[in-house]
Amino acid sequence: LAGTSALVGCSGPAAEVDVQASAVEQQRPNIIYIMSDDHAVRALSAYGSDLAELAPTPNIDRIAQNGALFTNSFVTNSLCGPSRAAMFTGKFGHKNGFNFNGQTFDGSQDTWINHLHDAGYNTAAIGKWHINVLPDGFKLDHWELLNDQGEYYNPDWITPEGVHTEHGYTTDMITDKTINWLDELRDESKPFALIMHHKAPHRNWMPAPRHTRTFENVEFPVPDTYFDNWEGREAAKNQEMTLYLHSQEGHDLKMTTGVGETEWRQDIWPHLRARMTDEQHKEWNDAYQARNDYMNANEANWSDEEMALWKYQRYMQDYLATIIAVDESVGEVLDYLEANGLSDNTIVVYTSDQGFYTGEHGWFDKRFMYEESFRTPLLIQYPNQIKPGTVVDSMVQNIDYAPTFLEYAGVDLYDDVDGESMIDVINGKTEEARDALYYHFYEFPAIHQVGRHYGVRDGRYKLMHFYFRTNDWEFYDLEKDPKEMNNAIDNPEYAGEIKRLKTRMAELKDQYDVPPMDEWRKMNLREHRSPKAKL
Ligand code: SGN
Ligand code: CA
Repeated sequence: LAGTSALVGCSGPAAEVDVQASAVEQQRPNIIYIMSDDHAVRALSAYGSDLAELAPTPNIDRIAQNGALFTNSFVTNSLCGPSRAAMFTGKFGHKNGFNFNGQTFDGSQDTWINHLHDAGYNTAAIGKWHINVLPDGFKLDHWELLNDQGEYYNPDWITPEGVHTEHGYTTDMITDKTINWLDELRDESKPFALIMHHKAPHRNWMPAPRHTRTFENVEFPVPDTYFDNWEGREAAKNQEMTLYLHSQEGHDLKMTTGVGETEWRQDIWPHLRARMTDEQHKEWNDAYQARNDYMNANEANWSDEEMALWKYQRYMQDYLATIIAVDESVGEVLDYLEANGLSDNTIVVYTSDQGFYTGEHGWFDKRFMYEESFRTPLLIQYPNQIKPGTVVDSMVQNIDYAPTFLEYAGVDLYDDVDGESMIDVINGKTEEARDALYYHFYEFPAIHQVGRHYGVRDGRYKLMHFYFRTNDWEFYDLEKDPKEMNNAIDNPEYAGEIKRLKTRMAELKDQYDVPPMDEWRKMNLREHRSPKAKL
């Protein structure tokens, strides 16, 4: 120590302590938390699905090569706002106070980012926010946030200075703002924690101009459950998220009104296109014209099934094309870290706020506790501590991020956290972080009409209870029925397992202090919705 203080040309005990502190400071990892919105596990090639070769994500995959791929990563509530709240706090919605979109998250409660700030981290958030218009209560040294859901083209940005519109494609803008903060704005004397939240690939799936045609001639495999009739699953029957029934032909599928036309059908959110400049419109129309003309010329001769399949291809072409820009974005961030010697000591996380349906059961959107939306991608690299090519099969949940980040940073965990640090399962010290997961979805009645439900999933079985104007139980053997097509709740063969899971569910509710069900049964969402903040 004496030598070090001599080196920097100062003396005395106080200065020596400072030098020591800054040496420790250097070792504390930086954190870049990248989260996209609605990225299905199936659409991320590191997971090796049937889309991996047709629509690869080579840059996001680099994180798995450099670090860890989580094969069993789940959310607590498959919806944007609640997922973000769980991720920030490490707690379930019944504790962090955020159970459905449209509520206001109290940012002054304990969050990993605020605790890192208190511990001396330089903090920033860039991109989609969606838990309140402003980051009230958050200790962020820098923030540039999209308004509400955010727009794909020429979005509004909210900063401490107010609201302004910027010209360009949102995913690219988030990348540029991120690199700019890393390169120019951050305080280099401190470790940093950066939240980078993409809007893409959220509905209405508008690709960047350079990607509108990338998949125009690609035919994507159709899930064999696309024409599911939802037999034995009442909530699945009552949803409004079936691609060929409930998507908007204009807004979602960019279908035009006739041969030679450029106007969208059913453009119920015209403000999105109204934001585009004439030049962007022209590029856009040119990219879709031939395909739309073909559809318009042939539509009258197509059966309902043929039209449903055409819609599936249009949906997938656009959805996957929005992911290319996200993948490029991740690549730019990783390149920047490597070029600037920051890679080894920076934790880079890639995840999504939940999974998504890419045509399974006929659906888009999420919400259900079925696998496609309950799961979410998770990849983490941290070259100083995580072995490249690590695969974590243990079940983890988005409440685990907070304790993990704080432990990596050497910062004490605050009280009442539901999640568990993932470090032991990452290092292979423990095989299972937990034996069972608790889930709860509240947003009903609401867009897409997915009923309120909660449930438990262990390594093989899943039990779900749909309540509120209904009382339906579902049970699945994920080993025998991974696509969850056969509700086995009345199958006597499973009586023992069902009983066991009901007990496990009661134990989990106890462990997590879930309030009595009566509270949720009566809850009127309108009364719990927050008024829109004025900007
Ligand atoms: C919007 C979407 C819905 C979506 C919700 C919630 N419609 O309302 O399809 O389920 O967001 O998504 S849109 O056409 O206006 O985009 S979440 O990811 O933010 O929870
Ligand atoms: Ca989402």
